Amino acid sequence: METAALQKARYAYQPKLPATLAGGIGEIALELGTPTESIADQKELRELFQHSYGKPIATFTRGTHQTIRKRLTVGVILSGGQAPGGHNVIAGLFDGLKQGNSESKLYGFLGGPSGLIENKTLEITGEIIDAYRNTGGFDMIGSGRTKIETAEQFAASLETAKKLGLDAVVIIGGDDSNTNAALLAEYFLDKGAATQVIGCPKTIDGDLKNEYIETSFGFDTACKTYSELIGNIERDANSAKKYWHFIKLMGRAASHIALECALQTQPNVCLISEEVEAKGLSLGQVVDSICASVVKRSENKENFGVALIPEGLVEFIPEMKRLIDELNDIIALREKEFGALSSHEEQRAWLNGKLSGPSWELLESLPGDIAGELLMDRDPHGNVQVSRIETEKLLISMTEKKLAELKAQGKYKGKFSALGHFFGYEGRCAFPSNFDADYCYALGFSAFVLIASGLTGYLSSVRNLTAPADQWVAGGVPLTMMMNMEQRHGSMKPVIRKALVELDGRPFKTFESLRNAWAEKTCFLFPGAIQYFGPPEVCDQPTKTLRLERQK
Ligand code: FBP
Repeated sequence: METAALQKARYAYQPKLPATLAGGIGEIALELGTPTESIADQKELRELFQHSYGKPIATFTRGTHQTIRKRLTVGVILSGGQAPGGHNVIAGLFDGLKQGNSESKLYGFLGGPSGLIENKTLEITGEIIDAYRNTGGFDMIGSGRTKIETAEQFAASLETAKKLGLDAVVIIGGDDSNTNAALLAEYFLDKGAATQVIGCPKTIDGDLKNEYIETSFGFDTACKTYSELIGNIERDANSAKKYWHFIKLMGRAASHIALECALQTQPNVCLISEEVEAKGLSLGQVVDSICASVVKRSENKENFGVALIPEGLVEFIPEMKRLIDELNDIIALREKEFGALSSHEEQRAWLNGKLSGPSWELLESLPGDIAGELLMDRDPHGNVQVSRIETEKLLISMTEKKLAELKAQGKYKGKFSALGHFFGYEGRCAFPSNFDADYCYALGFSAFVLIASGLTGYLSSVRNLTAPADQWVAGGVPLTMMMNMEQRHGSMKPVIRKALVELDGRPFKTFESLRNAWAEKTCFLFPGAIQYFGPPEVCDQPTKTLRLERQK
């Protein structure tokens, strides 16, 4: 297969490791803290995780490690959506294993967690690793969204672990996958199996973070990729001066990506779902806030602009959330009846009288194609698939309508021509930035040291990320420490708490203090493409979110 020049050059990049891990395998020591507690619901979690609850935080320091040279057999899983740097986690794990003992083995489970259940593997060799170092994507072994949840799936996973003689399984995933890692670790301990389970924090969404996990990998590269594209669009908008661009950004529920991209590009509008929910804004009020910027800018003869929209917005608008919840319930209860209706018109007519008054009015007020998207096929859990709702188009059409009203009232004299975009998949498999390449390699290497230390039920952690990589602090955080109980599909379940945008946090406060100026004036920032070679201030800077959050 032909290889691009950048890919060849990136093969040669040697990711930076924290000094504690870079000094050679014989010079790593392990420090264990005191027992920990979960963030909430301690009693319930202690009962559910009888073997793995409350382990101490692990930190690697310089010293001598007794057991690190053991011969190990490890399996690795890529779980969920792609995120730049996944291959480097595997490379860091592989290199650690081989430095520890050249006879150690690494299996990749194919296609995500189902690979563990079905024992579908690829033995990862040096040749394979070298073909994927510092590259984006998850194509080395593939990924999947299967959740290990039934008794049969747990038993099948144990069976595979026994057949392969696994000392450990490393699960590279987001909050749900790492919740699964915690359950699997507990299950293996309960069955007396020797297989350890270690997680690694992955997701472009940036919502797996807390005091000990400063960021998930992939967020850095994805945001920088989207910001490059947004900056290019801003420059086009400022050159042509004729379009408003409405850009929806991935991120599922949390608005971290939209917020980081706003800090990097200074658009005219950026909606933050968490703020919309906290203020209880209606769809109309959200549209009013966009129109305020359009009208103000038109008074300066600037009939163009850029608006960023987080993917999960509709579920954070209380009235929309109510409508979606009612639809989910009605459709689930009368699935057959609903399924027999052949057109959206029939479906809407059928819903008349079944939805509450306000929800019915809201559905009727929505453009036909958007209402249709709300009635589309449900996911396996019976929920509407929000990422398929074209929120950018909904907001364009409602803004057009509102501006026409304002024009009729003599309150707006400008021109409004808008284009919609959706950036998501464009950023999930980019070549990892130097930050993600280094961070991921360190996470993988730390996962190896956690395994060699005999630990299980831990998330590999690398901290102090705003300092140069040699000063990063590597170790592991017990998974139960990040958990609480939450309502899921009708019953209380142990889960790792998702981190949404904090409205009193520095990233949001900074944005809030600047956004009024951006809404009126053209303050665009053009960050350009990710740079892999050059001065550290251009190539090695972490995200603004991370820098603001960690600012002392
Ligand atoms: P993860 O949480 O698994 O990392 O996935 C993130 C994400 O990219 C979301 O931003 C997006 O909503 C979703 O995956 C899209 O899922 P799919 O890849 O199944 O289309």
